[in-house]
Amino acid sequence: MTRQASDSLFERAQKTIPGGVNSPVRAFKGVGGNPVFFVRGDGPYVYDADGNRYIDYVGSWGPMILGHNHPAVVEAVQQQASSALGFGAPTELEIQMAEDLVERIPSLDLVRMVNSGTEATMSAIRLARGATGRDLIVKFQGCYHGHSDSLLVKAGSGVLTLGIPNSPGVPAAIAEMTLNLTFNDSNGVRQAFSEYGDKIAAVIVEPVAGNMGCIAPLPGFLADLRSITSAHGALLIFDEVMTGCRVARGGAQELYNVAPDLTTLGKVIGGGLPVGAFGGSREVMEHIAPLGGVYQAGTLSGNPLAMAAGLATLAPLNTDFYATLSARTHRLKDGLLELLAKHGMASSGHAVGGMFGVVIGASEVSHFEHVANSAISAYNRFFHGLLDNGVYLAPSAFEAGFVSIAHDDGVIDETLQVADQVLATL
Ligand code: HOZ
Repeated sequence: MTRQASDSLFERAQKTIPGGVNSPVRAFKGVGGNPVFFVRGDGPYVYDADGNRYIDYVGSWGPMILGHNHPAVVEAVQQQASSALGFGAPTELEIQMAEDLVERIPSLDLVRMVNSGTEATMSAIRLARGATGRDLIVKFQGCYHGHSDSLLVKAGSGVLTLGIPNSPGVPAAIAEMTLNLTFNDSNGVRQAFSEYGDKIAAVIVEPVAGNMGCIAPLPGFLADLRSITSAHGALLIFDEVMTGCRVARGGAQELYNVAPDLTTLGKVIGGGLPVGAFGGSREVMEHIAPLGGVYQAGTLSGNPLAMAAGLATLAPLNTDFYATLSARTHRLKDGLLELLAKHGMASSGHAVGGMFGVVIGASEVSHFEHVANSAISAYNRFFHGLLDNGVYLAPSAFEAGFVSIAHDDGVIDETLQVADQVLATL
């Protein structure tokens, strides 16, 4: 497979775009080589600038739960585009979106639309601080909540991939307000609260970690976070930007039966257009302007094109949909683990709803250190072998994979056949 057109686009891109990309993980720094430039998507497939076809397990990093170019989503966007692209004023579509989300996710009484996951988590943190009158935030190492200052401390995703755990430009005084603990370690959380309990505004967590590979919560971990935060008057924030409407109809909080005070959303709820949201109980959300003094705003928030794409994507997402999606995702993850074992590579992995991760060179994966100490170079060789044979995984061992409903059993089997051939050559 040749990628000359992608290579020359990358060369051109680097002249006017930092690193040639608009988001660092895309630069392939983690896996080596040049990024692929895409032109078109169709169901489970994406096509690059050279016309090569790939089975896509990135899915725009989550939103493409129905597959690429889904007719109902495309039609909804086209129809809205023919009426108006935006007003910076209210529309009924925003109410429909809020009503849909509040119905799906019972912990939401009120929800505010924004334009990205980063905006959603940044706003939720400000709200938590404003509502509690406290400053400290607890997060977990390797969890990524976007790139706002408070949350860019020992984060996951691109900062892990590029090895910049603490970004220059984040003032030390702000970083000191964030306590970093170990994912899946309830005792660590208890200890932090026994020391700083009356100063902690919130614990923010990806209920299924998706930015250090994919790591499911251990039984009881999320429930422990709920009880510890409640006992100390702190808020619990579930960052469901990835998991929301992706692992279950009502997100990870439905799957694990734990209700947070605040939830952040993005990705699936925008159907591929730039969207984020944060919401929670009426009591907490009433601190947000114009009802309360915590300020947050945005010209493009609730943009009608994005609302139309999101509503069309959410419409078919019922309980049966998730049963099918989850079965396919497990089939893929289990198949990959079997193949890795067959080819003599120890590995471990998780699949939750439409998210999965396989870690090569680790027999157990429940927190950041397990992934950090895994065989990253083996993942990178596997990644390139798959890429050259028409399967597109995330270009970093520290990212989750995403399956869409268009990835039927035939597509999964084709992926496993390719993986078998590639692993035989590594
Ligand atoms: N940080 C994103 C994944 N966790 C990558 C975003 C992108 O490159 O589009």
